[in-house]
Amino acid sequence: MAFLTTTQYHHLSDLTQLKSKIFTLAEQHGFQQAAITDIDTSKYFEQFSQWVEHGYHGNMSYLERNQELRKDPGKLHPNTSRIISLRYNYLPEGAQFKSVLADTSKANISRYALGKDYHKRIRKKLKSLCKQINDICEQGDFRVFVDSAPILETAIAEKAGLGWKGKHTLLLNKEAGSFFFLAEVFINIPLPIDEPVENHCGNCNSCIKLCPTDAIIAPYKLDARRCISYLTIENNGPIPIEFREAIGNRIYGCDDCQLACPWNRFSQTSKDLSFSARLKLDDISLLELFNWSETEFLSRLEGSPIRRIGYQNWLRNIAIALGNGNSDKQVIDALKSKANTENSLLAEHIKWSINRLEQNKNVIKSKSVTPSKTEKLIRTIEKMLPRDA
Ligand code: B12
Ligand code: SF4
Ligand code: SF4
Repeated sequence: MAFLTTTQYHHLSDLTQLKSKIFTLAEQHGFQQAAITDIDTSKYFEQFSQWVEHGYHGNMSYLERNQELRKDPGKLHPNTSRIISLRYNYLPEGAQFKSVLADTSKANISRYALGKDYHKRIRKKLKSLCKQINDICEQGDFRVFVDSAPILETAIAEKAGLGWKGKHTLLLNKEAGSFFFLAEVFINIPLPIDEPVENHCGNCNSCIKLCPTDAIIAPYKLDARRCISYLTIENNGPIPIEFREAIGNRIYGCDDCQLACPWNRFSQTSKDLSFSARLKLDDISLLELFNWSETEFLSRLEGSPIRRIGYQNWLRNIAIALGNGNSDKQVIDALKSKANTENSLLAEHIKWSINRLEQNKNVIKSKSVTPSKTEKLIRTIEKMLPRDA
């Protein structure tokens, strides 16, 4: 393709050709799909601001800030006229969803977080992509984002046509399910825009029914304060008692609404090995993780997204999960060994778990007991995702 300057984009055919070249470059950088939209997200903003006004965002105060940028993303970078919305698959091969859901002694870590932190990994790819776009069009002006700015990423992707917003609020794609990250390139070139796709949720309510904490309070509406992803990752305070049992063995994030979704039958595994499980985090016992020292936590999880919750919240989450498991002596001893921690928040969670296990001693013998929603989810996975079971 000839070298183009922005002032030369008189013909739609030039822009169409450039768009197609950009998509090819995106694919070469490991993105599975790209689509273009304009910078008007005002239609979605109203719902977003009402959501925040209701307080559904809990203590994620960053969602209260920079509202004018969410409404008008063009303000984030001058001269932006288009957004390239991109999809990047993260599901590792052999995700073993079933075994971690069924075995209460194992740690259930959200599958996006088993390997390297996606922010850095994808940002690097976006930067390199922009450099190559710049090589074919002079005066290109770019800014890249991946879960890093006050923008409505799912709304942008939906508008661009990368998929539709499912009732669980994530973006869904007919050919690829939902196990992917979203990223954006803001660009000053008026590339031809793509059209949104139809919503294919239909009468299905599977994600709403199988969410362990009833966090999807209505179709397309999530109360983050009830969501296990929020409770285990974003929340720095105590985990409310009412959700502790339902959390089960989920110690970092939650994949259940996605696992319940029939469209994830078509989910694609990632070819990017940086998202493969390190340290056997896809098949590791809660007890082993609980016994890590702070130094081990920090060094072993270097470069992992998990590290950012900090050691105390890591132990808080595992303590709850241990309390939901079997009353093994080893487990109770491990909990007791950390019960005198100076961190009163952690101490309270450990105490909750010890009390629960002591009370259950005579009730639960050796069998793993999983809550009924999880059992239903396991049956759904066996039917729908045998490949990843
Ligand atoms: C805050 C946040 C969270 C919060 C709140 C989640 C939420 N659903 O709002 C918590 C911590 C709970 C969370 C959890 C997860 N997150 Co998160 N999260 C974000 C973040 C930073 C902002 C989302 C936001 O603004 N939420 C507020 C809601 C109100 O806004 P909204 O979802 O965009 O939708 C509003 C409008 O767009 C509009 N709308 C748009 N389309 C439609 C269609 C209809 C029909 C209707 C009625 C309305 C509507 O209405 C909505 C208001 O109700 C984004 C990144 C970003 N900057 O966008 C990632 C992001 C949404 N998260 C992501 C992921 C992967 C997750 C988890 C799967 C991680 C995990 N495994 O634990 C879970 C999934 C939980 C779930 N069911 O949503 C990915 C989703 C990728 C995808 N396929 O869609 C994102 C896009 C990050 C990324 N760059 O990849 N997350
Ligand atoms: S991530 Fe888990 S807790 Fe949150 S909405 Fe989905 S199923 Fe519910
Ligand atoms: S589980 Fe059903 S309702 Fe929920 S997002 Fe998937 S298709 Fe839509």
